Amino acid sequence: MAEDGGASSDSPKAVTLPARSVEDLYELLETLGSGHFGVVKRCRERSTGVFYAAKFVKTRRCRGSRRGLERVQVEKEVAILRDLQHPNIMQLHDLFTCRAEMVLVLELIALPCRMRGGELFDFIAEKEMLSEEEAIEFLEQILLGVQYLHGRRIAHFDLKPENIMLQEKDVPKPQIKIIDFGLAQKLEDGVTFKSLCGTPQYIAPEVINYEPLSSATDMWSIGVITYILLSGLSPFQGETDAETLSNVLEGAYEFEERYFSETSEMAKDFIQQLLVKEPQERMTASECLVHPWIKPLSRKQAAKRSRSSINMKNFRKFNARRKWKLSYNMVSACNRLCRMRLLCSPRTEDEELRCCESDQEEEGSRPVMLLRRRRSSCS
Ligand code: BD4
Repeated sequence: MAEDGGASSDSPKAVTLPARSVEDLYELLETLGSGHFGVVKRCRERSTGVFYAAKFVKTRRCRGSRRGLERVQVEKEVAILRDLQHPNIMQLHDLFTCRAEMVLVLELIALPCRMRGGELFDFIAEKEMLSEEEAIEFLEQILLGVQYLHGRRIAHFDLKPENIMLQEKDVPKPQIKIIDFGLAQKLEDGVTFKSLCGTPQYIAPEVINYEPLSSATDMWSIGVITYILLSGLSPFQGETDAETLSNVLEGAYEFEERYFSETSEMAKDFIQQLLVKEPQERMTASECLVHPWIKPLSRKQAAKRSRSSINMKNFRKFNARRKWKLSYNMVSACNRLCRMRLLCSPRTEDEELRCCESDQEEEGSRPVMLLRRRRSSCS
């Protein structure tokens, strides 16, 4: 790969060395995941032996495609990440950029061998049982990360279980890491930001209505994540994406007794103060952190949290379905990528044939997300 950029600007390497390829400096290892954001691979820095996660994002401009726009968004993501330093936020270590691709070298989630995936929800799904008190330990860390972001006038705009990872390394308790700042925005006074991007289950009504977004948009997503965490039920999930979006707009959710029988009233109150249609009326991250469910005011309140538990049976079901959908979406994304590649570059007969085959595979099995990120309307 001919690089026209090297290591991150805070590193002396960037100034003194000629442009280097990511593979000159890092040994690329297995793929950790892939999706709309590109591909993430584990890698090892040759000079130090330290492991990282390398995120590859294709940024080539090509006729008939809007993929060139991604470059602006990735540059925005890099600018945001460079500014962030918090234990609950994934750190950017290095950056490589060339005309067709950007490679972000990020802090790597270290996993104990018994754990797969690295996502918080996978970790929880493997537990026999989890009290609200234990769930709150994770939620509190998510809130601390989000409070830090919002304090710096940055909104993530893509908070969902896939972007909440868990690190179990050199610390007494597993540590939450918020990842993927691909949709994040710096919020500026006097500038309204609107977007149609996100995942239907987690997006706030103002996104669907194409109204101005703010840090409160992230707080809605935290409300949805908490609801799922406690019950294994997605509050607005419909049969189709259109139905889900319509449920979000109606604010139609309830605490069905058969799923919430073990849930404390304080937990329900917490969710109710987040799943509020009017963004200004939602709790902020700082307010959440002092809500009595998170910071109990009395022993009685604290005792209630440890007696209440999350609905493990249903949560495991939710997580299995979620993982299945993610794999399914990945296959569809690969098929789409294959088609886009063929639009961009001359193809051989063999490639043409393969693409037709994958088109047929995808027939009748569209990805579940209606609004995918990085559309032209994302900026
Ligand atoms: O920034 C990252 N650091 C990671 O370790 C990481 C990152 C990203 C953006 C995606 C990642 C990972 C990662 C780590 C493991 C062990 C497994 C999968 C990983 N993925 C892809 C899936 C994220 N939900």
